[in-house]
Amino acid sequence: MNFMKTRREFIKVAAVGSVAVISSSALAGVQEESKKEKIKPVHKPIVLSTWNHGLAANAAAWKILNAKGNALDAVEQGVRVTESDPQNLSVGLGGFPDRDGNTTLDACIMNHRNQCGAVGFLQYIENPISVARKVMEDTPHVMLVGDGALEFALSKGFVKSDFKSEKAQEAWKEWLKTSKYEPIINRENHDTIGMIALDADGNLSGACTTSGLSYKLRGRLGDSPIIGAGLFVDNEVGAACATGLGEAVMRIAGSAIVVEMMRNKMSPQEACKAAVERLIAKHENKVENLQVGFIALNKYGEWGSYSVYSGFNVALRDNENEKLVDAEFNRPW
Ligand code: SD4
Repeated sequence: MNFMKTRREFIKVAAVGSVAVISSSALAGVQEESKKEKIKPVHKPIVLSTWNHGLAANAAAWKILNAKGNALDAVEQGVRVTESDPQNLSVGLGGFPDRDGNTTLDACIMNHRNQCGAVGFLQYIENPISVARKVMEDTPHVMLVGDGALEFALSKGFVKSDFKSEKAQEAWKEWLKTSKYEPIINRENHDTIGMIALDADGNLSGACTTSGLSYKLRGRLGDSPIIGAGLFVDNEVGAACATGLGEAVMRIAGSAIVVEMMRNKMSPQEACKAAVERLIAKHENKVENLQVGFIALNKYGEWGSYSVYSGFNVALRDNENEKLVDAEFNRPW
């Protein structure tokens, strides 16, 4: 019925002149364009993640993707590897603490149906990403923080852990001697894991988890648990995540704009580059020591990565590759 009405209206407009002639040829163009898009081959499954710890995380994700499992399970299981690594100084309970000596964790997860969950300022829990997933699946909310997030985790059966990394605590004690807060993200090896994946069914999901900036003010949240900043997924378009100085990423809604740029037909590589360029411009080109990197994956399994400074790398796993790739960058360190 609707179609009939629309068509009749279209014919009526067509009778009144040249505007309609343009409309009909424009319509044909759009149809042609969308036909072309539909036949584009899809490269799947594929998983991408940030930094070299991404290789081990990808291996866990790949087991699921390769067995035709879903992208949500893959990204959750993938980043849990990094969270549970006691040697990792930037993700999970082994991470560098805040300026008071407490390690506080941020994480978020998002699936192909725009469902998402996040936790921030969470202490004592080994796998914040799984708590974030529970927030998504078992509550009407998107984000829980602090003691509330901890109470929720314990109510869901997560176990309280008092693990502290000796290395991180020693580094903090050393830092206390001067208490100088100078975040130089790449150099202090403070690296979030963000992971995005496209599964055999062609669905996208993403996860992001971190202990945040070392020696941060108590209560500080970065971009990593913020949907649209540290991570964003739109199954019609693609997925993106960020690493680096979270304040800068939040100021431009980083991952969301990478996805929007892909919606506007940029490739993942072009979108990551454009987001970094916007970030630099919005900081009036004052980006000394401000490292940020983005990774992105579109619906076709095409991917890209780009950072402000050199030194960022991305771990890739698909049917042909298992490797670490240096991201393109705006400037050398
Ligand atoms: C944050 N974006 O808390 C995180 C830190 C990070 O590489 O990604 N480091 O701001």
